[in-house]
Amino acid sequence: AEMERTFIAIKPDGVQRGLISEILSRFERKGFKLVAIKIVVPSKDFAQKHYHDLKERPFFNGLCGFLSSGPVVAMVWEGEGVIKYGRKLIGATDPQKSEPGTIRGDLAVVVGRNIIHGSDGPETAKDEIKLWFKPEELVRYTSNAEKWIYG
Ligand code: YYY
Ligand code: MG
Repeated sequence: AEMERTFIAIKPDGVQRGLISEILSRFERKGFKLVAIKIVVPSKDFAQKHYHDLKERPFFNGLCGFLSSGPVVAMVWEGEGVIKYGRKLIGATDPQKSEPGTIRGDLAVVVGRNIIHGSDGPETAKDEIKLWFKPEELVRYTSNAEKWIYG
């Protein structure tokens, strides 16, 4: 069976603040496997596609403007329970409500600059991976650590 996958993105604030390696290392050290990564400046139209579920919200325009304001590191991570646990590593949407130890809890202060995105469920993970990556950009490989992570 194919391992679960999620879409994770470091937003322009995380990139500009030099937090790429910090964020990568939290997923990597946990034992999740990186299967796709690229740095891109999304267009506003693309940002609107990514956040289409939120188009009725008052912050939608500002949010899409922000996401398209600079480079974003787009990634796909793979592992058992990675969608739900990825959200746990990220923390609550509002960093003021994120626990210490989470990415947003440790590294962000306000909701509009919460540095990272993660898919919120299996359907959105599938859709977001498809939106951001071509199938051939997802790399299949055996990680040497897998037998030590999963037993
Ligand atoms: O999935 P997550 O990023 O935790 O939150 P969403 O409810 O999907 O909102 C997406 C994005 O929108 C959030 O990361 C920050 C921004 N946002 C905001 O600026 N103000 C809000 N009240 C709620 C969300
Ligand atoms: Mg969301």
